[in-house]
Amino acid sequence: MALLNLGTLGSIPVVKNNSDLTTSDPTDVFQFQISSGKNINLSLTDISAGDNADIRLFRDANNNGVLDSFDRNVGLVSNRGSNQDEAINFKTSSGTFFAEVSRFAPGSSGDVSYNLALSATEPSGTLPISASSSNLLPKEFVLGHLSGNITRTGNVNNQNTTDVYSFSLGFREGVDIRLDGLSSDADIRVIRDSNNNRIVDAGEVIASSNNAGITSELISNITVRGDYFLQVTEFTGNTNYNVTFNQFSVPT
Ligand SMILES: [Ca+2]
Ligand SMILES: [Ca+2]
Ligand SMILES: [Ca+2]
Ligand SMILES: [Ca+2]
Repeated sequence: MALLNLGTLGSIPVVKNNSDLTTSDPTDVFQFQISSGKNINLSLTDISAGDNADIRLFRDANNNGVLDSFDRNVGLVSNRGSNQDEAINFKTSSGTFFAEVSRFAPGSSGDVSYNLALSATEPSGTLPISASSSNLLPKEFVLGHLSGNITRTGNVNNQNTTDVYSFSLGFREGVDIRLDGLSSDADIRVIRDSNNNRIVDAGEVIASSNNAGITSELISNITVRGDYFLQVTEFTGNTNYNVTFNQFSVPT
């Protein structure tokens, strides 16, 4: 097992690109601390084609600096199939944590490569909202090219503070995005990852909607061809949501 201590994790993402798992070394563990309550964000992307890796997050619950069976009694996991991206977004109190990336043996041909990004943003419910939003862009829900209207349902809460959708628009195509069906406050923003590094960099948030309470959110009239991400983010508490992409043609 490879163990790497990252020290104190802050809002600037720590990126471990082109990391490897093998049959003889199938697990990498990244240890870090957060010094106050934060949202911990983990994004596992670019898993090699034909392979499968998963990610887990554990707290050092017995404070002995080691990831042991006691710590493993409670944790979060993201274990999608094939080489789909994995994501964990956890609102939590200060402490020492372990992010464990593991090769899913039945789904992997041998060596697995991956990119991992980790950040600790301000806890959901603090202002400004931009400081608590995840700055990582795993493709959790891949919508692809929007050729018609799409509605998806989801849920955000303290153990899943953010959902990330990826979509694209073609020439003379536009979209309005609505979030409704809320039982507590959630918000949305649209990101264009211009440098394609799967991190939200300065200038890449092109629109956001941050209404208070359970008021629905609307981002309208995105009409530039390209690839986009939508983040749905918890502000306070657990809520189901409906997100609707209303696609339209842009007149000449
Ligand atoms: Ca421990
Ligand atoms: Ca997986
Ligand atoms: Ca970027
Ligand atoms: Ca809101």
